[in-house]
Amino acid sequence: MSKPRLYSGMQPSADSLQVGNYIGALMQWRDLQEAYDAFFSVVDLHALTQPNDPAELREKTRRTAAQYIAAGIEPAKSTLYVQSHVAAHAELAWILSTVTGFGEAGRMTQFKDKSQRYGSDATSVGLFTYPVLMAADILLYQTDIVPVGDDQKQHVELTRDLAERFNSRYGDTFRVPMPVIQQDTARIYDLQNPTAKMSKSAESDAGVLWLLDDPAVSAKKVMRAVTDSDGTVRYDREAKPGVSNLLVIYAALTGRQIPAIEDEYAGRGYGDFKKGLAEVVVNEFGPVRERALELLDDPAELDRVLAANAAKAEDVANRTLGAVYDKVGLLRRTR
Ligand code: AQP
Repeated sequence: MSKPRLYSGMQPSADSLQVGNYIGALMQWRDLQEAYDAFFSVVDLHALTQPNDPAELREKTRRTAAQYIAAGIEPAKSTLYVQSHVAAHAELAWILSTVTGFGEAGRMTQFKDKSQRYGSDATSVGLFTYPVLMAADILLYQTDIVPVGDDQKQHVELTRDLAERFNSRYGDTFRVPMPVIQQDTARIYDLQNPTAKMSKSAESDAGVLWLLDDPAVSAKKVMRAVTDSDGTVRYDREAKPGVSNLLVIYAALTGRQIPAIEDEYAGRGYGDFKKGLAEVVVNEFGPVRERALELLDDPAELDRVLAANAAKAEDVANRTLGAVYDKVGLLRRTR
């Protein structure tokens, strides 16, 4: 029996991924790729909704793909490709936009937040239709599950609505996907501002642990992480957001339970605890960084792997797109 299908992706919006991307997404992807027929994409078309330097975007796209592989996504097992290499994403997004309500798209909270932040003149139509492109990404592959953070739940709900609407209007075409929402404990916060999500696009670099940071820099960032004056290593998200965040990172990277870590550091103060965590971080990311840099040293080989995977993705995507074109009544070109 064939494995159920999984789809997920990340934007190439920085030179390096951050520890939140690693814990919140990559670690789970790595585990899930065993039981699922997984498609992992570097969603460069989505990244165009923010201003980009073209040469830098190309470089960030390669770097993101290299970090997927270095973190354990196996291109021989999973389909790891660049979104823009498969034209069907943009083509299906157009068709889906014709069954999406204007008001429906306008209710997406991520769009509302971002458009408020940037103002309507600086907000592109691409940002408005971002969730429709995301729906196309998912539906092209007849996806069963979409592992996403809490913040993306509304977009997967929209994807489900669009799939159901299309199916009822034109006949059964798309599998209706299920979101798999990561628990709140998988959310990582900024080390300097532990109530804000750690993010690739954070204003300051000081609170972001980058996968490709030099190990000495990562260790320093952990040692300087904001804590509190209470002095006990204890998980309490409300009262001790800084220490709780460090505990979550520690537990996620070691596979240990938070109470066991609290016990180990009982009565030892934050200095020891941070030293322990710095070691964990360096041990985990050192090899990932080395492998990613090695892959980036041979861009031709990396491009070859991405091209072969794009061909695999294209086979599946074009089958769905062909069915969609037929269903909506587009005339087939004769060969
Ligand atoms: N802080 C985080 N904690 C847990 N998970 C996180 N993810 C991101 N930050 C954290 C997960 O990583 C994936 C990345 O998705 P994305 O690149 O499409 O964008 P994002 O979620 O907006 O991530 P960033 O790092 O904050 O990027 P920018 O700054 O470009 O917006 C998702 O699975 C997300 O849940």
